[in-house]
Amino acid sequence: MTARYYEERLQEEYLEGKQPAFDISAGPIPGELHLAAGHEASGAGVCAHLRDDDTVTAPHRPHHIAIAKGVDLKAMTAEIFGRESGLSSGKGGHMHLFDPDVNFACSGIIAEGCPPAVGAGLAAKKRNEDSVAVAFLGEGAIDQGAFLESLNLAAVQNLPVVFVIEDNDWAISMPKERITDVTDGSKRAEGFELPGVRVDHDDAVAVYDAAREAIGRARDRNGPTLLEVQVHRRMGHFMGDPETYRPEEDQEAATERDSIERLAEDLREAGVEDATIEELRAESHDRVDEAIEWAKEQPKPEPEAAHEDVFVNPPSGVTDSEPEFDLAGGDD
Ligand SMILES: Cc1ncc(C[n+]2csc(CCOP(=O)(O)OP(=O)(O)O)c2C)c(N)n1
Ligand SMILES: [Mg+2]
Repeated sequence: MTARYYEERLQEEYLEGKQPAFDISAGPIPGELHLAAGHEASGAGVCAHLRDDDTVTAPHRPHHIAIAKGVDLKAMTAEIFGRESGLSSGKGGHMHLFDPDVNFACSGIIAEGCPPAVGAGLAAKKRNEDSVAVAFLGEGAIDQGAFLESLNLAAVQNLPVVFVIEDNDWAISMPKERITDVTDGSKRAEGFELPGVRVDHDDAVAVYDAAREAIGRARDRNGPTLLEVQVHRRMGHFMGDPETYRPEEDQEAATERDSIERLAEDLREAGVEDATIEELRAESHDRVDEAIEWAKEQPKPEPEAAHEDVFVNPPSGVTDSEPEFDLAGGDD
């Protein structure tokens, strides 16, 4: 509920000032914005099994995963709004959310969350810790070298990593069948002799069950798993996408298959009172509204700060500080 309402509120905020002629740099949220409404069952079902010291990497559509992993909502929102108190001092934007407190990172380059997740898994193994790493990616990324090489390394080193493919049927304007001949992405696991599981409907409880098995296996040092989850893209690829390539029925079907309302219905049938569900909804909405209002009041970074935190050792002259080591190289 938090993730869905977050995306709906960001959509409203994002469009402010960008119309009638779409101007990507105008308004309170400058730049691109990829919203994940329809993906919630995946982030929530998987991350419910994770601890703060587990690592999660997400792709360019990261908010529902970040929220489920426990990323600080206010600092994340400030980052999306380009504010100084954001996770990356307002200079990363919505595709570059990094929260070391809960080991969360995301990247705009598809499949590029996979190698760092393998790195986190390798670190856990070498340190003899029982933390795990989860890499999320879209079905449009399953032919990327970074993903396939990561599967191989995780398999051969028996690392505690779970790969989660979020299959929303689209990669920008490309339907899945035009990208790959593999209809079930979890079958990629077979080439590496790994367990592969597909949850073919976006039911949070079904995802939760499949993820419990996969994450438990990783934590018990029984190696990696590949999980694919069917989700739905309720909005455009990015905000401002006119979706002229998308059949209307496909868009309508995504709207009808609402995993949140279905789960609410299941809860009602299991005896949960309407009032309890509405209370949860109200709480999640308040939390989101509060984070957005807070973020909008935060100052923007000073223009001079543009060069800070860009390089480990900034080119000489960019700051007043002495370089930590000789940039020209040394005896070693
Ligand atoms: C390596 C790389 N190639 C191309 C792109 C441009 N690009 C951004 S999103 C995207 C499609 C991603 O589709 P999918 O992985 O299914 O994720 P979805 O957007 O559906 O969530 C592409 C090709 C990119 N970001 N990185
Ligand atoms: Mg996709």
